[in-house]
Amino acid sequence: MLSALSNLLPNPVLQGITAAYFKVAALRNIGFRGTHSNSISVAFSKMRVTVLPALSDNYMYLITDEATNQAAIVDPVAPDTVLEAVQKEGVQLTKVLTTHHHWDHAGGNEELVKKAGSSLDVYGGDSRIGALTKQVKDGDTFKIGNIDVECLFTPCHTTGHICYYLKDPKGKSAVFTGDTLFVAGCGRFFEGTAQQMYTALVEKLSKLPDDTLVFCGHEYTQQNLKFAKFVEAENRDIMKAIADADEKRQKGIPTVPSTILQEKKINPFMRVMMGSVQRHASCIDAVSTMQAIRKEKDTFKA
Ligand code: GBP
Ligand code: ZN
Repeated sequence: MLSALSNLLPNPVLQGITAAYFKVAALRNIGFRGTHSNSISVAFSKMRVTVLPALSDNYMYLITDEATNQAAIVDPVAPDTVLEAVQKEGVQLTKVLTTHHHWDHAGGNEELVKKAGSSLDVYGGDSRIGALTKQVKDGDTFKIGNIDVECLFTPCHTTGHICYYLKDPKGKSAVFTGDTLFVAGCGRFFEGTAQQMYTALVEKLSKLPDDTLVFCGHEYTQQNLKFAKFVEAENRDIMKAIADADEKRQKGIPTVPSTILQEKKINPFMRVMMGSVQRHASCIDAVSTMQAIRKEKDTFKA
């Protein structure tokens, strides 16, 4: 069963680390009534992440510390789906982690707080987030049971965007990147600059451990990879990632999680310091390259 399921992992990097600590615990059907993907549950070390599809291409994530059964939900835009998963898993939901104020991420906070039945701490980095009780800034920390959470301030897509970096007691890590880092792409620069996205992607997220699992806010992988291939036609990791993503999406399987190492290999926005990406953009520095390829992707037809 496990070896069959490990074939569903998004890429060879993840398949490679399967033996070490990572296993797909179960395929579940939460929220799978006309939504874009199946729900999958990823258990690694002491942390379990259930991927909950919402709207047309958003993801919510139910994170559980398996030692204490304490749980948190990332971007609960569809509260009923969240509560169904909480009940099915029998976990104690105490925290909401909001990546940014856009309605397709934060728009369910108020309803979830009303319906939850117990009190919830609502974290976020922007006063425009509904039901916010804990406004956080860069470097702030808190816990989900025994899991350590660090807030990484990554303004650009919005001025108050936060990524959440989690580490369990065994040192295994995951990062929830909202609309800053996508698999093979990044968010539009609605409220920020290329310099800010460079800081977020290259100076902050790229410095996390290579095996950190990446859980992003939308299923945009296939369209992002088409752009990645257009930027770097010679990049074999991108070709392999396209084949892997196509196979998964055909089966309705999410392309998350990725890893930081995989993103450094395939994501053009993480690779703006590379000669190949700079040549494509006709630029000679990383920040101008970031600016140029984001502008190009804004109107790219996949
Ligand atoms: C597609 O589906 O084709 N590429 C997408 C286009 C995040 S959602 C949709 C799109 O623009 N998505 C946004 C994005 O950053 N995409 C990255 C990319 O295109 O490379 N959103 O819902 C978006 O943030 C939103 C909500 C935006 C409220 C503004 C407000 Br106000
Ligand atoms: Zn957004």
